[in-house]
Amino acid sequence: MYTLYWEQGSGAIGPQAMLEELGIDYEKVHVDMGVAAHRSADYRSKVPTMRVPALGLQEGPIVGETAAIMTLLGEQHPDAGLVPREGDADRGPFMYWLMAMATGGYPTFSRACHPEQFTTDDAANDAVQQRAEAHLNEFFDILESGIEGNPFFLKRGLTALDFYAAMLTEWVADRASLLESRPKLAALCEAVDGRPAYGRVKRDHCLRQETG
Ligand SMILES: N[C@@H](CCC(=O)N[C@@H](CS)C(=O)NCC(=O)O)C(=O)O
Repeated sequence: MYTLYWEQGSGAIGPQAMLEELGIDYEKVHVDMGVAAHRSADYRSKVPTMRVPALGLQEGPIVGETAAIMTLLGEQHPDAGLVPREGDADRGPFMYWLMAMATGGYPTFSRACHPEQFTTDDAANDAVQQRAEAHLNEFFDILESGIEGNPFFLKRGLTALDFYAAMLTEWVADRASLLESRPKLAALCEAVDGRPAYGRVKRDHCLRQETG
């Protein structure tokens, strides 16, 4: 049994999509970020970086960082093919794009949603947010240009990259406009949205059910 440290609408969407897709038994522990439970001594003792999500592995350690969790889950269930194995020609592109999403996409949303955490000058909040939104726009263009398969990111078919990319689009207020000008990403999201496993995650996180 795995334990997913979870908050609605958070980066738990990606790891949870993997758990559901792989048919893995897991329990959810709600980390109520509304009352800063992620900064409590108890959570900090488990997850020193104080971020959500985290995953308690079967009889093993607790691991944070969305990309690390998704990679580990894929590696622990290699036959599903959601993470290319070592030696697979797709491994390099997979790692490249996963890290690009984790370092270029995810934290840019943090800047857009919480600009006050990135400046000591309250008057600069709007400017920080606007710059983050411009970076997100550029980031999604880069993602669009990186999609090699159809409808999935890699030609081989569904991988963890697809769940990560779909999760990032969920955080855009106007998802329909985002996807309108990015046909490959739109096809990817439609394919991911159509998977029963991802549908269950969307319902759990109260996300829009339609792709647009
Ligand atoms: N690098 C982390 C970032 C995770 C992250 O920032 N999660 C947010 C929730 S979506 C969080 O825990 N924020 C807490 C904070 O900023 O103090 C990852 O990829 O998992």
